[in-house]
Amino acid sequence: MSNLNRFLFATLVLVSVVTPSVSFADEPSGFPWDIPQSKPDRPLSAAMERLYTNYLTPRPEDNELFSSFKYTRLEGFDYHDGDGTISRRDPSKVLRINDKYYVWYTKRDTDTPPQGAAKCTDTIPSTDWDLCEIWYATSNDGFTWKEQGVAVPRPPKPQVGWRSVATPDVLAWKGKYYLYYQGFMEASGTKGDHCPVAMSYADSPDGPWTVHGDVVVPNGAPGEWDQFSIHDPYPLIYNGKIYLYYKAAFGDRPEYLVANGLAMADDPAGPFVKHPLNPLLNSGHETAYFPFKEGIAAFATTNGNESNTIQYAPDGINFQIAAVTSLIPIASGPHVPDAFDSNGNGRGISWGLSHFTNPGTWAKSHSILARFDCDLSLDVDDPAMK
Ligand code: AAL
Repeated sequence: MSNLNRFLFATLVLVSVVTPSVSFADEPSGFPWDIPQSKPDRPLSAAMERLYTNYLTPRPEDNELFSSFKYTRLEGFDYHDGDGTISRRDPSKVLRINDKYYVWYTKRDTDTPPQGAAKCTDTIPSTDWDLCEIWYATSNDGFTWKEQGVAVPRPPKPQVGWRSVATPDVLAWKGKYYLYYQGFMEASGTKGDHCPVAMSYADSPDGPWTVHGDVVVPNGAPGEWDQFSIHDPYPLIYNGKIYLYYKAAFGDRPEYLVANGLAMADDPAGPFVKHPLNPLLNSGHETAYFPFKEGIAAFATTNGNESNTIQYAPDGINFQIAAVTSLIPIASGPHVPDAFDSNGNGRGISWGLSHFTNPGTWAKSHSILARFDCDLSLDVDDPAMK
């Protein structure tokens, strides 16, 4: 071999080591280098078939409902060095009101961390969301928050929520604000997490909040899928009606298959009529929803076969998997600019708050709020999305 040939041979070996093994010459017949946008006219494997039938687009990069997620620690919240006595979790949607962002969330501030159902007392919490109140915070930029105080305290026994009020979400409707939340009548864990949904209302996002008093979304009748609990209420306005999505479990423990349903009303105090096709999502815990084009998109996280998917229902009812992803924000409360006025033209989301929790041990068990950013906005230049 001449010196020149040795050089060319060595270069060839190097190039073949550092370049991917697929080359144009290796393309399987019927598939050009890039995945075609429409289904190729040839027999396909089951996996390739569903690439065209199960998702919005075959490539996630082209899929408007595909995103990965970036997380940022928030400034402004004290957690007692993570000793488990302070917890903030289950943030509501983030609303922008008079140039300020608002969020409501479950806050626990107890002398001890949670001790489990067997050891809980009037002052010792059973779980992270036992003996809680609903607090709120505001921010100018979505990163640094100022805790403003309690929005809904625990009412006296035996009113709805006397043991704990938790997991709020917010509705703005005809100039008033409504907080929907879980009202615990006994410590979480003693009977699973049985509880109904209660509501408080105010003329201003800063309160004062008036307790409506009654259960607003009642549990299902014995034998129905949502007979034990109604969790994670999440109101939107859709088709001119209040659409309140919620979570329940088939059975009296969350591990008995968590699903999500819908109750609809013309008035924030109800009556809420449950959709006859409930449940509408077969997976998902603390599910977040947002208007997207003419329909509703949802994050299915944590529970079920379809966990870690972003789903879409063009009618708000019949959800399909639109994208599979990972690290979806847990218990997220997105900033949804058109949550209450999408008019069939939902613009998606670009950020929100979610929570992180350390469930491994009771010893220091607590949750913290965090910010997530994502790529699910249909108009990134729209200042309302920021
Ligand atoms: C959360 C939510 C509900 C449950 C508990 C607090 O993940 O699903 O709110 O009751 O856990």
